[in-house]
Amino acid sequence: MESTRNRLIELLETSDKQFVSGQFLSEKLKISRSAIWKHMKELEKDGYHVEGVSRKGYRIVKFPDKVSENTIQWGLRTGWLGKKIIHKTSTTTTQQIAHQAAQENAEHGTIVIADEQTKGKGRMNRQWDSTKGKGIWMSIILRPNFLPVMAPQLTLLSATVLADVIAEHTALTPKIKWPNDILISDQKTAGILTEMQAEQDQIQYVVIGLGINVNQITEDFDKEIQDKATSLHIQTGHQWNIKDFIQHVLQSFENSYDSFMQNGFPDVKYKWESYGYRIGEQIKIKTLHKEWKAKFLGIAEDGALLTKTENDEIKKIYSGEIEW
Ligand code: BT5
Repeated sequence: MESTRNRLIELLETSDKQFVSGQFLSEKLKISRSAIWKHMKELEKDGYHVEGVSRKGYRIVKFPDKVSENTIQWGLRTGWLGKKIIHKTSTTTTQQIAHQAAQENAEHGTIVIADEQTKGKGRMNRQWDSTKGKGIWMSIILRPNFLPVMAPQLTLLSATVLADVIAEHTALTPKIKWPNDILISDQKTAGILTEMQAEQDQIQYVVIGLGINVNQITEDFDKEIQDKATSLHIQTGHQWNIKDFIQHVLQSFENSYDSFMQNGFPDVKYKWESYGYRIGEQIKIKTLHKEWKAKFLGIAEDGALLTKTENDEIKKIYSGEIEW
């Protein structure tokens, strides 16, 4: 039943708003025309608007707002990103599903998305708070043909994509805190987790995890992070359409990734710095064993954090946290 429904949606979807005849659908799905009609009524109950015109057939005029493989793909104008979508209503973490799919040869551009994560992951085993239906919890599988040392550049690229989408579709002014936090009014609204499987000089695959707080209210966040986390809704008072936002992210991600593959990192660096949080200021850098002060100069040509130490030495930092 479910698979016939999905096939039916697929057939209507590929017709791209043109009418598809009942005869054609009934032949393709090997069910009667009255069974087709019953399926259409069920689709309406699920929030689809289906138009049926005698002698012309059926077409979908509006997909429901809820997130599913079909609704994300409907109207998505990407060339390779999101052609395969794995959607879960609830899962532990989309990263794990993405790793599993990648190991089973999922293609470049496959995405895994969930309405809710029960064990959302941040970096270094930190938790990522992923309230059901209120944010975008998505992992993108990429198979880039470059050296593993370049993978961190994808984190910076992803941050510029999220900042671009927020800046373009809301009236907000996002900032990027090195390396992966998207801040609005100094509070975190999105985070990125890049993981990869690689040999010494070859990437097998990269999984980019994107977490974007969209419609949460303050009380949706864990108590401990309520003062430092925010959402697009908290910042604007507007209820955002999550499915539309996912499409914007995918479209913008594909454009930026393609241009990065063609032109290299300089454009990403330039854009990152245009959103960069507190560039030019004194920062505190923390790694696992050390902590020191330096001036934050920007991003180096290879994506590292560029700093000037207190003895005027220029130093690149590849991992760690920064504070003020
Ligand atoms: C990150 O880690 O910011 C990476 C977040 C990546 C989440 C995505 S969602 C899809 C995919 N599947 C996953 O399981 N993960 C990825 P990090 O820089 O380590 O930040 C984690 C810290 O941010 C936590 O220790 C909290 O202090 C804070 N935090 C947790 N949840 C948050 C939220 N929803 N909004 C803002 N801050 C949050």
